Amino acid sequence: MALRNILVFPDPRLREVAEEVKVFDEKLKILSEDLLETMYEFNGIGLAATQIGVSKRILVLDISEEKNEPQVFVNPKIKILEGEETAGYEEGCLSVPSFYEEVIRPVNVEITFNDLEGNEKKIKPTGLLSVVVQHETDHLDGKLMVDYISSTKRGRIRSKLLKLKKQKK
Ligand code: GNR
Ligand code: NI
Repeated sequence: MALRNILVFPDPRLREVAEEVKVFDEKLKILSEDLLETMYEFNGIGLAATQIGVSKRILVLDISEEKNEPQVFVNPKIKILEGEETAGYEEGCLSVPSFYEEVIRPVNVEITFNDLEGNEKKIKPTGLLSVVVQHETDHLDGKLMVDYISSTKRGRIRSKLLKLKKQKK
């Protein structure tokens, strides 16, 4: 397993739309392990391949208290179940470090995805699981949490993170 670097907003690679996974091989398993290792290292509860610069439709998450329930979703597709409520949730993102913003998303969704063997799965998550899968699937579509807030606020976050990046060099 290997730790990977996490891209930070406004890195243009975070805007790429990731490609569907068609081959379920050992390489994909290694990628999922790298994602999990990187997610745990940086104390995240989810991570999308886009965030480590790999443009493939795979995400990992672990919302358990003990951090011992890793889950892998390949080619996730979200269907919003109609007539259901939306709720605001304070979200953080490893690609937008140290900023937290409330994002409103549908609570009740149906997720179809493949497991690492390529089997088709379907779940109806609610609560935090629903929020995190939607946040990660957004990454695979080149979308970020900051796209849900005002452009003024987004611009401010952008310049702060660019300034931090310059200081590190
Ligand atoms: O670690 C994370 N916490 C989090 C909190 C609320 C909603 C979404 C998340 S995902 C985030 C890790 C991350 O950036 N994944 O893309
Ligand atoms: Ni994120």
